Amino acid sequence: MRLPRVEDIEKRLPTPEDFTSRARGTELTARVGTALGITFGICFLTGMWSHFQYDPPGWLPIGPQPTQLYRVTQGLHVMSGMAAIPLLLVKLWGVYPRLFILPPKKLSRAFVVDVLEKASIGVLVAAGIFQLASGALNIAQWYPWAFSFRRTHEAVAWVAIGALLVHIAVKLPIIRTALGADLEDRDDDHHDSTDDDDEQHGPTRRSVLLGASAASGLAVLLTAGQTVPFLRKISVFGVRDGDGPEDLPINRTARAARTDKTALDPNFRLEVMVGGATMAFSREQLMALPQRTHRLPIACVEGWSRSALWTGVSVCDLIELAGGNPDSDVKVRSLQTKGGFGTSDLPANFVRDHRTLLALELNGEALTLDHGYPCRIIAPNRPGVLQTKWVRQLEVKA
Ligand SMILES: Nc1nc2c(c(=O)[nH]1)N[C@H]1C(S)=C(S)[C@@H](COP(=O)(O)O)O[C@H]1N2
Ligand SMILES: [Mo]
Repeated sequence: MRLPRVEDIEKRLPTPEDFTSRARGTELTARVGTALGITFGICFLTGMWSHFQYDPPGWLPIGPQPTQLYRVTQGLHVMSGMAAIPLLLVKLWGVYPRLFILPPKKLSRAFVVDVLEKASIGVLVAAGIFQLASGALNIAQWYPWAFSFRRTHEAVAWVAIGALLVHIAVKLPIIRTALGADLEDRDDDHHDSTDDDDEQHGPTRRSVLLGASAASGLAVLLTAGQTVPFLRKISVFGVRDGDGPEDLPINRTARAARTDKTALDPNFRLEVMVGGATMAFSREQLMALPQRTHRLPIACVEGWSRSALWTGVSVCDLIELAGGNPDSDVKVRSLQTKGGFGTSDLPANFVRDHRTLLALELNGEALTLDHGYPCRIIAPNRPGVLQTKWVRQLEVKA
């Protein structure tokens, strides 16, 4: 068998002229690209903020105020990510014929520039697709990979934003001209002829732009319902908007966390460790302590959030009762022994806030098993994953 020669392959490749849609052109891609750049920018900033909320850096002590902050930033993160998906698809459709502009034949400066430009766009496209796909799969709680989602999503975010800034810088002159021009301006030489539409096919730029905006807007609307109450009914993308008990979604059930037996053990005791001493409380004893009620949201990293009325003992009251200083960091341990999120750290500035509860009731009823019975942590402005359920121990740090 004879191997095909390079010239044969080149002859079979399409050329940019083979793509005849009249909608393509910088006037379209610059506009879709601007919208895409804005959504990526929001995603990047809110995403970095989420990492800060997980592990507050020393120079930025994030506290319990404003109560709804994480709910807003993470809601925006997921909504802008969903909005970006149709925009990215349209943008790629708009520009992919340019892939078939072959580099100059000879090794020259132009050749190197061409290859470098294609490589940098390759990095941007790969990083962008990876971020949107991994984010969407994470919302669906489907992890078909072995790496840490959080660490990888964060690292690739830097690659994506870096490549995006380079791309914008390189294309700035083209972008400015294109945004200044009328959307339906033709790039080609057929300005004067009236029948040029016959040679070019497909929808107009205006309708492609309209379609992209509509798809993007719809993605936002369908996602927003998982955090904006009055949109709840139409939130088909809200994976966990399912009505859990007490009108609150459930992220991981007790059975999935394998706490369904231990949590119902009548001998359950909550331990509060201060220095070397440990104080133990049954659920009845906790119920007999002064109770506080606060309206606080659960704001999941996956973008859904819901406010509810929580009743229980303030963590600071409990620590004082056990002889500890309520100005301390607290380690929270749950009955969950397998999988992530079984423990969390409650920094002193959260402990000091009396709204930080060891909750026993939700919306006026005893906590259900899946919402963390016998007791769970609820604190203002705290990512959902840190609102530890099935708490068995609070260790007050020195
Ligand atoms: N022990 C434990 N606590 C946990 C989790 C968990 O998997 N294990 N999931 C967390 C996550 S990711 C969220 S969003 C909230 C959701 O609380 P809910 O299921 O009561 O709505 O619980 C948090 N508490
Ligand atoms: Mo979550």
